[in-house]
Amino acid sequence: MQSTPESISNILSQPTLNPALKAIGEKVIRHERISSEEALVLFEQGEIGFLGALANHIREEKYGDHTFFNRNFHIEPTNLCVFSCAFCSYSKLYKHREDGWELTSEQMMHIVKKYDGIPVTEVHIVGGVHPKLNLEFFCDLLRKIKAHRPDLHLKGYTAVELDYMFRKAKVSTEEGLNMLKEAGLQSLPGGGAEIFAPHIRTQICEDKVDGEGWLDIHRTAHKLGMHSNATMLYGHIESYADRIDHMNQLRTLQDETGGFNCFIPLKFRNQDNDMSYLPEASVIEDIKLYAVARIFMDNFAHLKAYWPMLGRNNAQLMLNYGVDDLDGTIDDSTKIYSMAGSEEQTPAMSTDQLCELIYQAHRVPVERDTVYNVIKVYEKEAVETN
Ligand code: V47
Ligand code: SF4
Repeated sequence: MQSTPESISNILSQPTLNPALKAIGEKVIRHERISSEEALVLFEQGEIGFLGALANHIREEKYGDHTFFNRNFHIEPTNLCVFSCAFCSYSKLYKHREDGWELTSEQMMHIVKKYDGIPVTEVHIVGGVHPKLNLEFFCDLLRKIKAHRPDLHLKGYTAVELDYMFRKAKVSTEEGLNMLKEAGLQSLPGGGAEIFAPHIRTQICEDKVDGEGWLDIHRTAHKLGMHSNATMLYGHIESYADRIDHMNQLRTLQDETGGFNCFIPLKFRNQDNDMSYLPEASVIEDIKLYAVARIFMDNFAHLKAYWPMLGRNNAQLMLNYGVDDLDGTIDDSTKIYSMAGSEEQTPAMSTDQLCELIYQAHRVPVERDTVYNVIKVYEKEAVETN
């Protein structure tokens, strides 16, 4: 087990510890939920040694050293988008479609077929919001993928894509989700959440689905028996209070439905977008955010560091600050983060490389499926070469 950076009981017994932090720490040890006000105290007064010890305590109580990953690939059907989020480095407006891409169903099936015989368990389908790729097109695509590879878990479409797709098709959220589910869709990814607070959302992504709409789509998906993830785009113009408000709305929905698999903080990257004038968050701020998220989101089973965006070194570091999941091998099939300035220009890791990253942090890699069923525990001596 990791004892990073010091065990929590040692820290809590130090007479010099700030009494407000001590009270919060003791609450967490007793498995009591902390309030939004207490989360603000953690952000404002907690230094990373304290936050890390507390978050690591929670993580190790849940999973010991086990660290989850999956074998997946992404399909990005298009980067043409009717919206113009200020932080996005990836999309092109439809009127500039000559600068973007738009894959046909056949081209996407070609990507799926490249994985024939390769033991991936999930395909993640997310792209821009294209005015012409509609609900019927995507139901047809899902059916084709399922017919070709029934064992692949189909996770796709952010609430932003779904909201647009359903409005265009003039169907309710429930009708639309049922159609996609019948076509083979099993889970929703967590994108499009950004920051729910309207005073921030209007500045960074004014024209797409609002926070309430995002939550409503996930609530409906959960009621239909689908699972989903939740994200938060942090490190731009939002305050600590805005982050806490966002996490609190997710925590409240999770109390209601229990349908979220994991929480994924997404670090704002500042290359080639309308918010490039902003500096990126420091690694200290990254650590604080992950640790506070682990402490505050007590009803989320998993906290994921998405390495293609955070970079593999910082993602590895976060394994000591509450993170228990590193997403997947990805296989160079996403462009979102390389275009936004991530150090991962061609995000691909073999299972061996991902396992090595986890061993270096003195953890044990565990391959999982999309809903966290364990596929294989990779004890150090049992790593396969592939
Ligand atoms: O919603 C866009 C983010 C998200 C930037 O559910 C940016 O397993 C940082 O949904 N800097 C889409 N982030 C990605 C997404 C996702 C990714 C990984 C795993 C899962 C999952 C979902 O990407 C968008 C937005 O928040 N994004 N531009 C940027 N410049
Ligand atoms: Fe479009 Fe998504 Fe980029 Fe916003 S973040 S512009 S919705 S692709």
